[in-house]
Order: sequence, then C-alpha cells, then structure tokens
Amino acid sequence: MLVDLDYFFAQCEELRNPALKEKPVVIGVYSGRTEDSGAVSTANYAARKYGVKSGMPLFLAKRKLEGVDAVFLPVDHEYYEQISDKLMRVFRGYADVFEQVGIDEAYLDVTCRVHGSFDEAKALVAQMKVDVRNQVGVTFSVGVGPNRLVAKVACDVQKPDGLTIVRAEDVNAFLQPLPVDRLIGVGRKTLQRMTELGVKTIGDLAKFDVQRLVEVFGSTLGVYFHNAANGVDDEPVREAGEPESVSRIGTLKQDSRDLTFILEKTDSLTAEIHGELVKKGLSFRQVGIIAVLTDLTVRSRSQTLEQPTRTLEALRKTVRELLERFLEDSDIEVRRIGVKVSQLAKEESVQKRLESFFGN
Ligand code: DCP
Ligand code: CA
Ligand code: CA
Repeated sequence: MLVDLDYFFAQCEELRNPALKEKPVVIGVYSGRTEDSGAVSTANYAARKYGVKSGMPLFLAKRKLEGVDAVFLPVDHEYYEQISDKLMRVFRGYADVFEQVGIDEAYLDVTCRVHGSFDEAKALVAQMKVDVRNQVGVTFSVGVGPNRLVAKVACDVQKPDGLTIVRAEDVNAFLQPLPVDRLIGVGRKTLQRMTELGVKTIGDLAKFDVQRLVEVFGSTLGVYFHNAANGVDDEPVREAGEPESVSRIGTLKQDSRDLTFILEKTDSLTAEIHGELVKKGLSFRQVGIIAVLTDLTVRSRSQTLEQPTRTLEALRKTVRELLERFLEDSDIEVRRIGVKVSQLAKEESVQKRLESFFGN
C-alpha cells in the first residue's frame, strides 16, 4: 500500500492551531522580494475550493481568496519534519517492509501480515487510521494494490482521508479510463508527446504498440510506460539504506557441467553470502545463479520464494534446483559460476512476518 498524508504542510499547521481548521489555509514559500512574491507550497481543502493549488504564484492565490477570511503562512520545514518522523514511526509498525518516499509518503509491503488478503488489508488500514488519529491527530489517504504502481495511482483517486483498494483482477478496469498523467513519470512534456500520439488514457497507452513507444521514448522508458499502463510492476518495497542484492562469483577449478562438482563451488559462495546477510540482519526472497560458459556466453536463472527467508539451507536448496534445471537445458561446460540473492529486507521484519503468519 501507499500512504500519503492529506494537504500535509497545511494539516501540520492545523495540528498546532486547530482554529485554522475553519478557514482556507495557504502555505507559501516566500521568495522575499516583495511581500507577495513566491509560490504556494500547499493549501488545505477549504482553500482548494477557491482554486488554490501547489506551485501557483502567491499573488494569484491571494487574488483567488480576495474577500475571504483566509490564512497565509510561511513554510516551517523543521516542524513538518518532526511530525513526519512521528507519523513514519507509526506507519512502520504496520509494515512487513517499509519504505518512506518524501516527507509525507511511504510504501508499506503488508503482503505477509494480511496473508495476501485485500479484506484483511482493508481492516489493517482502518486500524491504522484510528491509531494515527489518536497518536498524531492527522488524516491520510491510502491506495492498496497488488504492486507499488497500482497502490500509488489508487491513493490519488480519493482524498482526503481516502481508501482505494484495487484487487489484482480489477487492475486493468481501474487503470484504463484514467488520464495517462496519473502514472509516475508522465510529466508535462511526456504528456504533450503522448497527446500528439493520440494517447489520452492509460488504456490508450496499454494498447499502444510497444515498439513505437520504444522508438519515441527510448527502450527504458518505452518499456516502463508499456508495463505501467498494463499495471505491471515488480519493484519490491525496500528499506532505505539497504543493498538491493548480495552476490558472489567464482571460477571453477576446471570447466565442468557436473552438478556435484559445481555445487562444491556454489556451497562456498552461498556460505559467504549467508555470512554477509547475517552480519547485516537481512533476509532474502529472490535467488539467482549466473554461469559464464566456456564459449564465454553468460546465462542466468532466478527464482522468487514464497516467503522471505534467511536460512543457508533454503539458499542452497534453491541454488541446487536452479543449477539442476540449468544443466538440463545446456550442454556447454561452465567456467565461472555466481550466486545472487535479492529482495532483501531487515531481519526484524521477518520476525514480524512470522508472528503475523502464526496468528500473533
Ligand atoms: N509541496 C510543495 N510544493 C509543491 C508540492 C508539494 O512544497 N509543488 C509540499 C507541500 C505538501 C507536501 O509537499 O504539503 C506534500 O505534497 P503532496 O503532493 O503530497 O500534497 P499535499 O500533501 O499538500 O496534498 P494532498 O492532500 O493532495 O496529498
Ligand atoms: Ca500528501
Ligand atoms: Ca505526497
């Protein structure tokens, strides 16, 4: 899920001065040249009714609120950071894996603790909303989906104090009618280019020839847009400051395609990888092998586990299976062999996952 605080800076101001709640409130970044030069940082929903928006010049916001009993305040970043830290601590407690993005937003992977159930996710959000109201006193909106991308788009659909749940089977029906700039990465310039191509909705983009997209936007963006429009996103939620993967590679004493012989090598690689994971307190969910063959071609295989794990046995078992399958498919000898683990998460969250898994 993605959680995003409602009209965040303005809501923080309301928190320390509840009398503001009755009035349109505009937070401004004052450039200081003249009294009204600068831009709107954000505004509460009462002010938005008058057409005030983030990024708008302050003088324009003043004009829109002429004759209205509105309040204009300068940004107080330090204070908002304090509130943000407090909120993020609460949100973190509801996640298997937690990733803050920006001052008022975070992704929560809750898959394990809700046992993959969207109904349980809904109940979890209800609990979280009460908890945050009691502990901090603010509202936020939530998008729940089968992946980050869908959660993000869902979150924007209903605000403030919203909750939008999009189940896997409803992803396409949900995304298709929305304007294409609801997708992350479709800014003003890209939107213009897409409009020229006749792409207005996410559905238009999903149907658009991927080859053409690659020609227009390059391969990385072109493929991303195609996948995003189809609701496809494999990015894991990741704790900040953690590596994406840990890997080791080594050269065999002699070229070989003998399973037992190659396993001797991978056993020492997996031991090293496991040691590093233990040191850093990380679990893994994806295991991959990479083989450099005698003709110098490089092949790889990977597998995602049902649960995150941190045992050496699980790592070795998966490597063995991948290797067995690989050797069946290839009759060229292996020169170098590597092992990689990814989708890493802090051990404590695995603990939490296990607790929730056993109904704690
Ligand atoms: N912000 C800013 N200038 C912008 C956009 C945002 O200074 N152009 C700041 C103020 C916002 C905060 O970042 O409060 C979070 O941005 P959001 O886009 O999440 O907007 P809000 O939280 O203000 O409103 P919403 O309820 O739509 O999420
Ligand atoms: Ca927000
Ligand atoms: Ca935000």
